[in-house]
Amino acid sequence: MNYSAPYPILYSFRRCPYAMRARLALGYAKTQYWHREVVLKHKPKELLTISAKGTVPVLVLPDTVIDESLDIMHWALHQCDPDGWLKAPLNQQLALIQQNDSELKPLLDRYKYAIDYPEKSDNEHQNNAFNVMNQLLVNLQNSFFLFGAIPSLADFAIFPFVRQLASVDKDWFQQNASSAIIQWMNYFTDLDLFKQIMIKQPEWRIAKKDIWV
Ligand SMILES: N[C@@H](CCC(=O)N[C@@H](CS)C(=O)NCC(=O)O)C(=O)O
Repeated sequence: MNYSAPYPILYSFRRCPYAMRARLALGYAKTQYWHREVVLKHKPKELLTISAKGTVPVLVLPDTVIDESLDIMHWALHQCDPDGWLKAPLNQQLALIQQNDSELKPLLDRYKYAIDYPEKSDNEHQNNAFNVMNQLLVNLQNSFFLFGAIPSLADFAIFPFVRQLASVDKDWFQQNASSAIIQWMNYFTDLDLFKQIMIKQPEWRIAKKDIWV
């Protein structure tokens, strides 16, 4: 699909798991865009003007603005889905993603920033997040990916959050996570696609130089 410059534009933050899932889908669909790297503490006014809620990722198209990561993934996959991320039953995939976003993500924040949640011990935060992650990924006991032998939208949407959980205490995670989960995570971190979307970009607000990726 061809767009005349300057669209599409993606406001993104490298380490944000929501932004990662959006960049993964765009990269997979070979949809190029102008990248604008945001620092959350200093959001550019251009971002807040087009999406007042002030979260990333935000994809700006000639006729619309998409400011939910999952919607950006859907948009990308409707351009192009060569390996069939949408093949597995979509309602089941979306239910799992919803569980990730509503249940795992808040526990992950508590685990990552345990100092801000002193009502529970560090170990409790760790166990709470870990237990929900294990429930979420229970399908990996039966297949390499969440919905069978090929990766799906759900795998790519959830993996950035599991990676974040794993990186809070890498040694502990390696010792405690199942080998199926570790292999699953390694599959994604080893992908060229993932390496590509994790390339560091300069903060856009400073020079306002768009980067075509
Ligand atoms: N539901 C949104 C959530 C996006 C989100 O919360 N992103 C975080 C960064 S990981 C954010 O922008 N937070 C705003 C802030 O920290 O000011 C989506 O899926 O796109």
